[in-house]
Amino acid sequence: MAQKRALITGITGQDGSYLAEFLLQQGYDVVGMIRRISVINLDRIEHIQDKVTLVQGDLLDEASLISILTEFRPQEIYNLAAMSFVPTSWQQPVLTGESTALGVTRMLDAIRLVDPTIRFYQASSSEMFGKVQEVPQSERTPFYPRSPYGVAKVYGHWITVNYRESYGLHATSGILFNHGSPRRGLEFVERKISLGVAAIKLGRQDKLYLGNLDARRDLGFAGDYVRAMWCMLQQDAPDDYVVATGETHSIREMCEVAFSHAGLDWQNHVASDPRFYRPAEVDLLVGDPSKAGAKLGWEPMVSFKELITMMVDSDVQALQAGRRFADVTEITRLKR
Ligand code: NDP
Ligand code: GDR
Repeated sequence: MAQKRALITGITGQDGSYLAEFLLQQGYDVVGMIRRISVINLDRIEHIQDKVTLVQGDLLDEASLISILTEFRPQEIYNLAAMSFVPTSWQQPVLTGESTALGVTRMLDAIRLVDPTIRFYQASSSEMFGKVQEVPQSERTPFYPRSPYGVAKVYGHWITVNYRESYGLHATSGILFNHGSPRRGLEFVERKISLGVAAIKLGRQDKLYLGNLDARRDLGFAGDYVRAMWCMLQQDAPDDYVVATGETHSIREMCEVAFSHAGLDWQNHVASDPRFYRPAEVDLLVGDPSKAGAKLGWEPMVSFKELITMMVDSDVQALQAGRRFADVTEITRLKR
């Protein structure tokens, strides 16, 4: 059988790096779209850079998408690129809409124009459920987004459904709940905690400033979740799938697990900073992944505790090895 080619947008991100590894293992020819920035950051894909083809493009620029599709002719596209940090979406709501919402339309339109047989995966999000209308959340749960990011993802989701229904595209939306890994961006809460714990353990800092500890999330391992993305595009028909663990844990529990793994008491080190509270919060997320289980045969392999301890161990090792990380505390606070 001829080698399949996949295009990944957002290949430099957490999920993009795991998905690229996974697709290479499946024998794919992997093309990754990266945007032009002043210092190209390939940290997460350095180890596979010689095995993938990187091409410059931007979800804000439809012509760049059309030329990439025309030149590379992928059979599958995984649209992972987005402005993905929820607090920034209040500070940059228009940019968030441009990439996270309209970027999806630009890619779908490029597919329609260049090759409507391309299979398309859209990275939808549990943030679409926001102020949840039922517990647990499934593919049938109505959306009620609580941030400009969530609103943009709802648009991205429905335009995917709309292009599927209007033009018969094989366009699928994966509604993924939170997933982290040792490659998670430094500003997301589980990484902020794991890196904070590592720094405290090694005596480099004493306090970790967080926001709402009562929020609850359904958190899995990114390496498990990219498998689900691929399974979705191997189905005969496009559809929507919730991908989650079915468990929910508070941020306080994340702290307890992470600090106790390092032999520390979280209550001695975690301090509250109101500037990490959001103008509108998503209090509780817990997904019902039974459709993904039944139709895709997907289930998560890494538990909540395994994920958190894996992240703490990785950050302790990285700091001990002399790796330096940017301090993102100030720039991720919401100004009031
Ligand atoms: P990351 O923030 O780690 O990665 C985002 C990627 O998008 C980066 O490669 C970034 O490039 C790229 N990007 C941003 N804007 C543009 C643009 N205008 N044009 C081209 N590329 C762009 O996110 P994750 O890997 O965690 O998430 C992947 C996707 O899944 C995102 O769409 C996210 O919203 C969604 N999602 C994530 C979940 C999670 O828990 N991780 C859960 C549900 C959905 P650069 O390196 O240049 O910044
Ligand atoms: P989220 O992830 O908004 O769910 O979006 P994040 O880790 O930013 O927040 C999770 C919860 O933790 C609470 N919290 C804090 N969050 C951050 N970032 N920093 C803190 O100091 C802090 N203290 C408490 C938040 O209030 C929130 O309730 C992630 C992203 O990956 C999205 O792209 C993705 O779509 C969703 O997950 C599913």
